[in-house]
Amino acid sequence: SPTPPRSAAGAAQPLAPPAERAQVIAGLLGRPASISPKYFYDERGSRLFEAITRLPEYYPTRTEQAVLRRHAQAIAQAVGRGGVVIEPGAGSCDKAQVLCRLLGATHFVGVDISADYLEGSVARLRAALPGLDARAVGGDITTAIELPRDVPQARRLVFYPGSSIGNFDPPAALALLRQMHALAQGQGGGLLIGIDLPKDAAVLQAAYDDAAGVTAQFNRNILTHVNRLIGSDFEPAQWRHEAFFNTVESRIEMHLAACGPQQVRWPGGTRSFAADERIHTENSYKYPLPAFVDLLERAGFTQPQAWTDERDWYALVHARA
Ligand code: AVI
Repeated sequence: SPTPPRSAAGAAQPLAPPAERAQVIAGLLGRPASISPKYFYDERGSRLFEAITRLPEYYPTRTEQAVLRRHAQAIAQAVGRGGVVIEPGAGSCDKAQVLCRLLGATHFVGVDISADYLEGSVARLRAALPGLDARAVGGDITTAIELPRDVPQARRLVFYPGSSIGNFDPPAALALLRQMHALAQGQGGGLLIGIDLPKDAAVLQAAYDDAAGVTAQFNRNILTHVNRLIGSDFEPAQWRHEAFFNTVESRIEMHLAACGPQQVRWPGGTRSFAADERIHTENSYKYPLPAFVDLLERAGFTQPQAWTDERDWYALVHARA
């Protein structure tokens, strides 16, 4: 999942399990080579992503917050007050705190690949909202999410902010939305999801290639993480960050381009890269609202309602399961 997972702070990481190593290596041997964006989020990558969300060029985070502030009462009315909020890829739970307070939610279930990191976030959430029954569930959101048995059968709202759905290609996004639909079904449940909308290519380009070079560091850090996962010898400084808007696919693409010919080795294998050859590290789809509504309806959701900022750059969309 591209939703920011976290590794245990500072823990020395052994090589990844064989199946995962094999997947990473298959991506490197591909033509073009690729690395899954889920590998951005080791401890340093998660910190760099937090820094990205505060960059002047990276508008999605603050625009989403503005949409939620601007339309808080209308959103609360559409979603319904009280109930259970489930957040896949909950991470820091910062956004969950705002939403649970707004809705007066009775229960919260955060799901994240890094259970340890999530436990800490959920503990802070409990301290901030003492009336909320908040739980942490460790797990990969792209496989079936199992809720604790004693979470009530009340109305369930799946909350998926941050436009993370854009990091999945459309078939994978549809599969994930279908899972969210299954989680929310019954008792008037639904989904509240953040969508980054298409906009001027220069605005998009700057958001993914900032002047301070934080996104470049974030992109190159994936190589350091891969070195730990498979024991490879990538030299991150020898790779150039590239980000551009692919208008045909309506997505930002991030790549790493070899600054010169490179030979990368790992136990049992090697891959040569020509100068300027790329490794594809991320797509970030920018869905026009009607296309996203279509995806929601194909996943089984109904009655979509969207709220946007004053520039129509970003939407929070609610739909019923
Ligand atoms: C996590 N995700 C929604 C971010 C995005 O905008 O696609 C990841 C990111 N990549 C580069 N900058 C931010």
